[in-house]
Amino acid sequence: IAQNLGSKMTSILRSPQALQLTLALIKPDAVAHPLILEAVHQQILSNKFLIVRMRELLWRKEDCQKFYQEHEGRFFYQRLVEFMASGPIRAYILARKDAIQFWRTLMGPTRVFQARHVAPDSIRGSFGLTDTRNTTHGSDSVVSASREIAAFFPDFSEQRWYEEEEPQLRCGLVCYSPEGGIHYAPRTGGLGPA
Ligand code: 3AN
Repeated sequence: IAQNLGSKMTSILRSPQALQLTLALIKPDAVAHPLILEAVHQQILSNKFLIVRMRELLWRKEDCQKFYQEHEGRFFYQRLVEFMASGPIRAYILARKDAIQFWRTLMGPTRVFQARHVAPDSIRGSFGLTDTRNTTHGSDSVVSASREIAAFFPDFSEQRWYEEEEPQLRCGLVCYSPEGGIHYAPRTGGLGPA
C-alpha cells in the first residue's frame, strides 16, 4: 500500500509544471579538453538546468555495449562503443521543465556536419568533431531517462527526489554546492551534496 501511495504521489507531483529529469553525458572527446568541458558545464548552468547529480567515470566496454544495444548491428556501433570506453566521461542528472527535449535541442543534431550547418551555436555544432565524437549524449524519452539515470546513478531514487526535493526546487528554493557542482533543496538536508 505504501508503495502504491508513493507512486501515486509521484505521478501527481509530475504535473505539467513539474521539473523533468534527464541523463546527460559528456563524452571522452570533450572531457579530454578542460576548456570544452567547462564550456559545456557553463551551458548547462546558463540554460537554467539544475544539476541533481554529477560524476566522472571510466566506462567499461561491456557497459557501453549494454547502453547502446539498440544500435547493435549499425555500421557505427563498434566504433561508438570503443570510443565511449576510450577515456573518462562525465554523467549528469539534470532537472528542468521539459529537460529531455530542451537538452536535446541544446546538444543539436547527431550528425556534426548537420549540427554545424543548422545549429552552429549548439553544443555539437560548436564542439563536435565527428558523428561518433559528438561531445554529448541525452536521453530521448522519459522511459530511457529513467533507465539511463538508474544505470549511472544506482543509488538515486527518482521517487524520493520527486517527493522530497522537486517541490522545493520547482519553487526556486535552490542551493548550489560549488565543490560538488550540484544543486539541491535547502530544507531536505538528506539529498544534499554527499
Ligand atoms: P543521439 O545521441 O543524437 O540521440 P542516437 O541515439 O541515434 O543519437 O545515436 C547514439 C550515438 O551513436 C550518437 N550520439 C553518435 O555518437 C552515434 N551515431 C549515431 N548515428 C551515427 C552515424 N550515422 N555515424 C556515426 N555515429 C553515429
